[in-house]
Amino acid sequence: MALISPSRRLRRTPFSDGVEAAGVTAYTVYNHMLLPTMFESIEADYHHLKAHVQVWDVACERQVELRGPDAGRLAQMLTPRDLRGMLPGQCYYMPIVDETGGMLNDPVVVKLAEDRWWISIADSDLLYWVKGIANGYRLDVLVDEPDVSPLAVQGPKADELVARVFGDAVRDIRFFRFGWFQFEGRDMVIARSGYSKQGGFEIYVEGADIGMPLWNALMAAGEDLQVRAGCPNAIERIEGGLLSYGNDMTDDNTPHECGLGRFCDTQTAIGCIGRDALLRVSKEGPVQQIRAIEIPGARVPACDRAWPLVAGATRVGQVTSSIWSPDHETNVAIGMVRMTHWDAGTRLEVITPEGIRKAVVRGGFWA
Ligand code: THG
Repeated sequence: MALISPSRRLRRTPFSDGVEAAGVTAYTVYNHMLLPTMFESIEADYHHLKAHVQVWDVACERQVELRGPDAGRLAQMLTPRDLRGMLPGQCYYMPIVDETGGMLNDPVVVKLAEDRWWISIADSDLLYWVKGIANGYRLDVLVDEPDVSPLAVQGPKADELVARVFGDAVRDIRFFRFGWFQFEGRDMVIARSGYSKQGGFEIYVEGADIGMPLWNALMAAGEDLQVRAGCPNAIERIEGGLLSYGNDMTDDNTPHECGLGRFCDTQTAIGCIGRDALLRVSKEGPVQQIRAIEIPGARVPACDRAWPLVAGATRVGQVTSSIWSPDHETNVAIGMVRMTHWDAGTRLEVITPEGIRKAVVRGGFWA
């Protein structure tokens, strides 16, 4: 593919200088912002992530901040997940749906206080939907995008690295919980979360000016841990079944089709704008659902459009993400498959741009 031209619309991040100095070799665009996708090579980055520790510029996971007395009420209007039991200090993975029950985003939501929430969004312009609801319902809440940029530290040595910079107390942070920690006198939220199955943290960096000092401190503290600049890794995330909004699902899909039913409490999520629609469709259950797909044999190209899944002459779904896995020595993929063909072991064919290949529906992901 040709290069993408830089411009002001394609936003840099507080860590872009560090990413460039570290030798980034490919970017994608996410929330109108640069997101690194490769340093040495996808496969070298993958092996390193699974063995050591990486610092990821995920500033493109922008925050939609809700601030004010109606913040909690607004949050519940956005999602079929029941938020009544959520306490400050917790993070929730949370489907966001429109009035038809279609997915608008799949963020991590950070509850800072009863009247202050961060919605850490995937790649869609969620801010406009949230502002529209806040204003249309005349809610007493401010909605905006603050100067907050997540920096992820992922990999088996993440605890050691983050403890060296922020102190041993970070080791006590539980999965999808956060605490407040200081760096050079600045308060930062540190959560145990991140877009990999290798473990680690996300540091919510408030103020672009402190981005590079923190980046440099992590890199200096981790020299003997072989710390490197990294990024969400295509192989690792497909093996782990981490979904990518806009790739694996869109606003045409319900959370149940996305396999996110465990994050929905549609009966009790009173106030959710998509609740009635989801109650209607969930009576029958989804007629298609996301599945792990194996494409055995030679390496397939990266999936940059939906590849039809067929059984004979019948289209029964599509593959939306795929890549060669060095550890599993096969092509790992994510697809949306019709009910008639979604059982584990079902043999299908997938139409790739390089020809027709065998595909097998799996019972689960690889991680
Ligand atoms: N972290 C933060 N913001 C984000 C992402 C993130 N915004 C964009 C994108 N990633 C949103 N999508 C996801 C997808 C999966 C997960 C988090 C965000 C995730 N899933 C766990 C899993 O599937 O194993 C389940 C989490 C749970 O059990 O609650 O972590 O990564 N800040």
